Amino acid sequence: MFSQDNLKYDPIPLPDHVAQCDADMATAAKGFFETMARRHTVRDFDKTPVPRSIIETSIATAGRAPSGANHQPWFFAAISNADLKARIRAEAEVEERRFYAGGAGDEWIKALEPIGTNDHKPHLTDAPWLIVVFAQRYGEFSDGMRYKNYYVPESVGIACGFLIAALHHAGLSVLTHTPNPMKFLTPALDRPASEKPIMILAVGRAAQNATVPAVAKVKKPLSEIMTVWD
Ligand code: IYR
Repeated sequence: MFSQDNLKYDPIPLPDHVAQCDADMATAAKGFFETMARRHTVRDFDKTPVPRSIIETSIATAGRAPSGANHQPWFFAAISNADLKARIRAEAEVEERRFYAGGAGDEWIKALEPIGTNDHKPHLTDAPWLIVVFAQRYGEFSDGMRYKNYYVPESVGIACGFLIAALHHAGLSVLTHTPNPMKFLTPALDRPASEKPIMILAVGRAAQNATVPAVAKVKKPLSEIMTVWD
């Protein structure tokens, strides 16, 4: 069981650190930008199976994210089982029907118009893998004693970013899906009440004929998302 209780500050040299010159960093930064700029949310998946090891390695990458007090308050349920995917799809579509039938409110439905989403979620069964991300609201030692976690939404959000980047880097496509509410996922995946489902990632190869909404290309220019104080 995870415990840092008896650990005291004990600095070690930065592991595996390789200092880079400016030119190499600039090349690496541009290369990664090009890679990430090719990432798009995909809703049309190829049903071809994806090896479990790629999912495991990508989740291991997510587990390298920084977190509040290094408590790593996340858990990932990876599902390729067809029956379980069908159950998750059925339950998610119940929530989505409510959402699109008015639960969302007019402004939200209007905001989704250019994305073209509706209550039909075939990707939840087409994609060879679903990864359900849970946030650990608090930690539990094996004897049931609770410990606090810190900056949980921030930590889990960063881990999800690592995971999506890792899957994309491996050549896989991802759909971030957030049925609302998602409470049904806790018993369905046999997780403790201390964990809150945050999102479902549908993961697989993009279908040959996959499309994205035209607005997916529209990204805010750098000048709109940053300011520099030299
Ligand atoms: N959960 C719904 C609605 C939805 C909400 C947002 I914000 C999106 O960017 C996309 C969809 C669904 O999955 O359709």
